[in-house]
Amino acid sequence: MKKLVGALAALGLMAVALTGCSAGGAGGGGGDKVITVGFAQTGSESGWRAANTQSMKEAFSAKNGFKLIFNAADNKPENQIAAVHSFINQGVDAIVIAAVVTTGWDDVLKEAKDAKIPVILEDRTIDADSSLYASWIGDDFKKEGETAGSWAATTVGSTPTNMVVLEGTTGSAPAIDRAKGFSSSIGGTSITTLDSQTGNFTRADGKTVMEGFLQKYGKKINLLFAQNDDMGLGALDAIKSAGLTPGKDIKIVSIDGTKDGLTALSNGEFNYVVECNPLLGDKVASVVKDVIAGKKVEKAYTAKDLAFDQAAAKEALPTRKY
Ligand code: GZL
Repeated sequence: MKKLVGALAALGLMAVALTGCSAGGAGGGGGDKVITVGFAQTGSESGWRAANTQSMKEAFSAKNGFKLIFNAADNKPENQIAAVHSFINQGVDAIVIAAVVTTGWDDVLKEAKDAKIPVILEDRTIDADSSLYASWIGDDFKKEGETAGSWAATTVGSTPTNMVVLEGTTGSAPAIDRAKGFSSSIGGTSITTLDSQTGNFTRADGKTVMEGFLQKYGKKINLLFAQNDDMGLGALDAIKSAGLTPGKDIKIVSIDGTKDGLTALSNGEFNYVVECNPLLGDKVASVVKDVIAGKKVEKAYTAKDLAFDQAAAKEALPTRKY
């Protein structure tokens, strides 16, 4: 907001500055000034996303020195671009983006740069000139795919195995990179991909697409690679409705490591889960403060991810934060 700041100093009265933001957004954030941050979140498509949003809102709180302007784009790239335009027009001090898709960012990020508003990426990466953003904080999606694929190769790769894949949001960095990682790990094994379709990272679409796979391939399916827990959890309903036993008739490997995903793993409905840590808020907030203060920051900060079999899931669940 471009409210003119007024400072009232009178007898015994404190100088009161109603902090707004300078037109360029460059003025905020020094010392104890409130830092106004526009956060363009993807939407609310999954349990992972809910945990990520909560982590970001807790980190970008007033007590931590922030004013957060939050926008959830309902997973529509055009909504996200519009939100970033709005943040620029409001003259925020910094913009944080969890990009729905990797493409289409150059123009609006050039506008932010011209307005001297720093951009920090959290969670998903984008295909844009790296000079257009100060830093990225997130998880290594390709490595997550490689870890999931290595489990599949080790567990079922030596016998003929028919696999179906529930892909994440088309054009999103996790969908692209998890697929790359997974396929690099199963090369040379007896795993054949029967079909691969997007379930948009949601339970509902994961169920619908799995129903289609089961109608088409039925008992031929031996393995499901779900690119996130929520799609895998949706697929469970479809598998059971088809009279099959998930975790046995169809083995399931998934990525995220949410409580619900680890619960499915602990009760044998999933077989392996690779973590993708959503609790990024504190690191993102710290990087934003450093950028605003003119400190040097790294171009990338990668969160540590674990992987779980059934025993590890049972051990982790009682204290699982998300
Ligand atoms: C991964 C994140 C993905 C999760 C999904 O970092 O972008 O989006 O895997 C979420 O659950 O919807």
